[in-house]
Amino acid sequence: MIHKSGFVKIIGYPNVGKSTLINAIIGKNISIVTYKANTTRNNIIGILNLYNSQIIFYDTPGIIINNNYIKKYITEADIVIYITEIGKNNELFFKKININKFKFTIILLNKIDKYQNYILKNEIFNLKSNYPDFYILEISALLKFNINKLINIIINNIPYHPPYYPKDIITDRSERFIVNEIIRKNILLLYNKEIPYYVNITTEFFKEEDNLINIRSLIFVERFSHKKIIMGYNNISFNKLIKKSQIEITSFFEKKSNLLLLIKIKKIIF
Ligand SMILES: Nc1nc2c(ncn2[C@@H]2O[C@H](COP(=O)(O)OP(=O)(O)OP(=O)(O)O)[C@@H](O)[C@H]2O)c(=O)[nH]1
Ligand SMILES: [Mg+2]
Repeated sequence: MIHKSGFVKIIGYPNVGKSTLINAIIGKNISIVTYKANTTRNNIIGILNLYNSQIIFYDTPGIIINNNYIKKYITEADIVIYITEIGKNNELFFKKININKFKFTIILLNKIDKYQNYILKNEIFNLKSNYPDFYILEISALLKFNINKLINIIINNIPYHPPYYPKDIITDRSERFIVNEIIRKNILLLYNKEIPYYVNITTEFFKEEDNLINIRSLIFVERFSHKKIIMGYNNISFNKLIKKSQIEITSFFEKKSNLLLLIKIKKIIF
């Protein structure tokens, strides 16, 4: 069998849809998505396994702290995807990391479902004239528009190579990590202001039985006041958090789940 495998690294400003794209490609929510910027904290791998190819996608936090890090990061890729949307300063991004030096770069104009045709045509024209050496494709990660086309372009441009990962694996992340991330996403969505940035989540127990997954996770906060906010009046917010997270965990693992969630105070500042 002739098999192709390759590494694709996705980069772009915060909130442009990097994680939504990876989830659309893999067909599962392996990387959390919210409407808030800087949702993704870690590099997450999503693996697309097809009959005679395997594509390994890397999702990155949108914030670029260190240009050298990004440069090294994309040098190791077979393909770089730069994802953008209308209104972003692409020139500035490209100047910072000198993307032109890298092998095969695809520029994706995302969120096209939000704009009228004439605006899009204009934007695509501009991208094509500014970046004539790159492959430019308009997509909607949310509506999965042009995703198959994107996959075909990638397959055409990765080398012949045996699979790097077993072909039944879709992410390098553990089940516990997925649970932590689902809880973190719901905290981001359910609580305002700074609360989400003060919590740390650990799943200390994850046991899969025939028909049920038993999970115990801890939310660490620094102050009692944070704990109180997470609990909410009459525990209403906390119960919502548990319920929402449990539904999503069940849906991800395709098995009923029982989530015991506890809040612990790690360090109290007087
Ligand atoms: N209308 C529309 N919204 C989209 C599309 N793709 C992503 N979004 C929305 O854009 C927001 C950010 O999406 P993410 O996938 O979290 O973006 P990201 O680039 O991973 O963000 P960070 O992890 O914070 O860097 C979410 O509210 C998504 O639902 C799209 O194609 N159309
Ligand atoms: Mg993200």
